[in-house]
Amino acid sequence: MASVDKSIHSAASGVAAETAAKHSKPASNGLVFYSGWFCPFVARVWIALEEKGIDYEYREINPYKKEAHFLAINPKGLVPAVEHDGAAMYESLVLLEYLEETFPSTAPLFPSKNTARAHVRMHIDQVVKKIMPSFYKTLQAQQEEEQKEARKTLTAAFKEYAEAFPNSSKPFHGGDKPDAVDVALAPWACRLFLLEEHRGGPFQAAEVGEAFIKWRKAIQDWPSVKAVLSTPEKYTEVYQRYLNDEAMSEAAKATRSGGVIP
Ligand SMILES: N[C@@H](CCC(=O)N[C@@H](CS)C(=O)NCC(=O)O)C(=O)O
Repeated sequence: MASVDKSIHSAASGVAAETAAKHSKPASNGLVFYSGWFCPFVARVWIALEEKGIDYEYREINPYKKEAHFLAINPKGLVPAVEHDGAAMYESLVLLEYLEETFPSTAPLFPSKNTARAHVRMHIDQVVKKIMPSFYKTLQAQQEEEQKEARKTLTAAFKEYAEAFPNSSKPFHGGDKPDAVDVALAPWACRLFLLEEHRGGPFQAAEVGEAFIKWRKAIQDWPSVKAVLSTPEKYTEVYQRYLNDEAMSEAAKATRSGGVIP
């Protein structure tokens, strides 16, 4: 098994580098955002910060180094993490809710009605339990048959995800603009080109449904999603280790052993 190439994870590129540079100074609200430019879990939180227009200080971390100063923020050593109001917090989906509750006057990502909020959480649960495991399985599978099987499960989950949006005439779960359901999956939508290039070609409507095709285009074109994107070559570099099933991240190890993605 190849060892982790720590040099790959040095800094964001493209538009993401510009966005990070705009947030290189301490933020007016004291919020520190611990990021890894390549990480889709980070991107969820980064998109939310951008979408809501919340001030933040961007700090790039290489979570594979497990440095003591970062372990003091997140003992699991995973990005994303946030320090705010005298507390350290982590877990991307928890952070989405934290930002929503702490900055109530910013653009909402969760609906105000309790039942609608429960539906948003149920939908996100499907992203976590159905889409993410089959995404990584498709990425890491080495045998063609295994790749095809994983892709079939993934595309069925994509279809189900978009066809369950409350308003089928709108591109997003949130309607005309993304909400937390859209943000929870957006970073993986931006990495689908890797599967298309290496795991069976473009995703067609016959496979994923028209609603998913429409959603994918709309979410990739959304400004706060584009704002956190590095250049495709850099993702290809990072994900090559997943494609070779040599990645040593917690997510990759869990996928390999049939465990739960952390
Ligand atoms: N459940 C966590 C997952 C975070 C995660 O796995 N982050 C990866 C980068 S994409 C990481 O820090 N990996 C370091 C490692 O696996 O040691 C979340 O939603 O925030």
